Amino acid sequence: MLYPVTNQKRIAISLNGLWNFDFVDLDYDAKVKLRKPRQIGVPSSFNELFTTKEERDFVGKVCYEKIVTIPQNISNVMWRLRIGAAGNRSEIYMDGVLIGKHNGGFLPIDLSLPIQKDKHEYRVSIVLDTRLDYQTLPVGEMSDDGPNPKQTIHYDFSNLIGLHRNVYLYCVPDNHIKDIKIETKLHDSYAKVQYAIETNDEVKKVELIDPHGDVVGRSSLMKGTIRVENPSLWDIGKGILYQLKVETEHDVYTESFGIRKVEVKGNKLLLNDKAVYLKGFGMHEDHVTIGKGSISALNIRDFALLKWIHANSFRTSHYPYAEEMYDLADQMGILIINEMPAVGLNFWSSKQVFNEKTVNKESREVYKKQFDELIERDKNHPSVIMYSVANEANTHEEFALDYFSEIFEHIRSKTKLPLMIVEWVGAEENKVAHLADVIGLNRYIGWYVDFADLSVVESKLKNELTSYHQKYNKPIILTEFGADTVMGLHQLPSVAFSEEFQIEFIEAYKKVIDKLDFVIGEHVWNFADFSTKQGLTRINGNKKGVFSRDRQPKMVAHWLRKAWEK
Ligand code: GCB
Repeated sequence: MLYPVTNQKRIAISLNGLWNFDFVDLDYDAKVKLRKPRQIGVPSSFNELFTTKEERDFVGKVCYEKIVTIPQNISNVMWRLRIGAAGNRSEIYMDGVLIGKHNGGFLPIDLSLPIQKDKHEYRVSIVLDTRLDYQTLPVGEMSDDGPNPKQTIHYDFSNLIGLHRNVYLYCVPDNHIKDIKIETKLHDSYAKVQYAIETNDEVKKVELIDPHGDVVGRSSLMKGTIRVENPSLWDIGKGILYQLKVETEHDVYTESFGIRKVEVKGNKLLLNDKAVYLKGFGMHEDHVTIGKGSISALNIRDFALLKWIHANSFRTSHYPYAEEMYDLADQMGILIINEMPAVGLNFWSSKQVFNEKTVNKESREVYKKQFDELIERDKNHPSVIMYSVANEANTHEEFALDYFSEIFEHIRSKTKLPLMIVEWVGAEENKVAHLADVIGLNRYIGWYVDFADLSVVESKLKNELTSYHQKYNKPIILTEFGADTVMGLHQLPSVAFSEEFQIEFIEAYKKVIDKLDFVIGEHVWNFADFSTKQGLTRINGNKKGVFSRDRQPKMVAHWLRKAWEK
């Protein structure tokens, strides 16, 4: 899947901006246009824009509608619609005719448009279904025992819905390049760049361009290997990118990539044969007013803060992020653990998650399809160094192994990158962790257990990490640890929720992990405060951010900046 671009053979027209919008019935089919629409901004989540609780908390379907004009006098092209993400399930109509359906809110939809001769204006309707169930990712539960559908989610971020990412109308030549897959292999003084072009056109020229813009390799085959002598490697803080420029008879496309090697060996994560230690965060796509909307200026701010604090990595907790985040990470040399939207696989009760009636075979097929879409989208990003298969699933359940064995097998058939699973259950009862290359642990000692008591962190945390390591003998990343902190709340001696306590909390954890050499990374929870469903422990959202929701530092940010500078 190639990102829409404008070049000498292709045109990409942004459809971001104002759209018509309304809340619609569950059987809405877009045959007639919205009667009294209001306007909405794309990209954004609708939940954060309006003023009533009914609008914010709406469960059901919403419709985005826009009149789209196809430019005239461009011949022998195919027009397509590219929606960066549309959750949770979506239906796409053109003049009321269904042209596509999608399950999943965090990966792109790319459709060819049935354009008629001499007709230039079309009404595009994108109907989004906010509901989550056992056959979606994230997993949620629906109950219909009242007049209105009721949604239960068992995970900790708001179910924000909208056209969150860029929407493009774009065209490609009828005979065009469909995809380019690039893999690099590192040898002593050279690298092999293997590429495969998917096209219904004839390949004329393939050029490998180095970071200075010089052509350092050539071919004219659909599939091949180009050797690069003394390559400049993509690395932490070094977003060194090469390009593969492909020309076919009718089309041209340039894809960026980096030359780097990722491997897990013993208890180490190796990047270009050197051990790396991950410093950074679990993040969220979450901003004031635009919700899960992805906007360049705000993404740039996040990367500026990552750099300022000396982070070298982040996990896309708990779903794949907008493509631009990966482009920026490629350019800045930031490592990404790319997480599947497999969250909510835990009802925090005795009710079984992995079961014929709940998360079942059909759910597993949904997972596999979404992984295929993820890898198709992200395969050429050097910043992606690992995939995270799930967050805090009930891996102690009887049928969890069955579910995850097939998932791991499927993922391994599509990528050679290391795989991680993020765990909350203890080492002993875990039935799945042996399938992963790296184990992620989320721990909240001194918060959800032993609240406000940091004296127990040292022994308990050491114990938990060591027991996982002894049982599985795999490297471990502390993927979550943190304390809710109200910005501006200071107290001496510290109390929970104060900025002083947040520093003491992180410091106590760091003291333990700094001494354990099988711990290969620390990701503080969370990069920034974020929106969640309402709850007794949530004062307007999750406040474990090192930065506030509007991206200003709490005291701990300055502390971490010093600690991570080393
Ligand atoms: C977790 C979850 C994360 C939550 C966090 C918390 O274990 O993985 O999604 O936000 O705890 O703050 O409770």
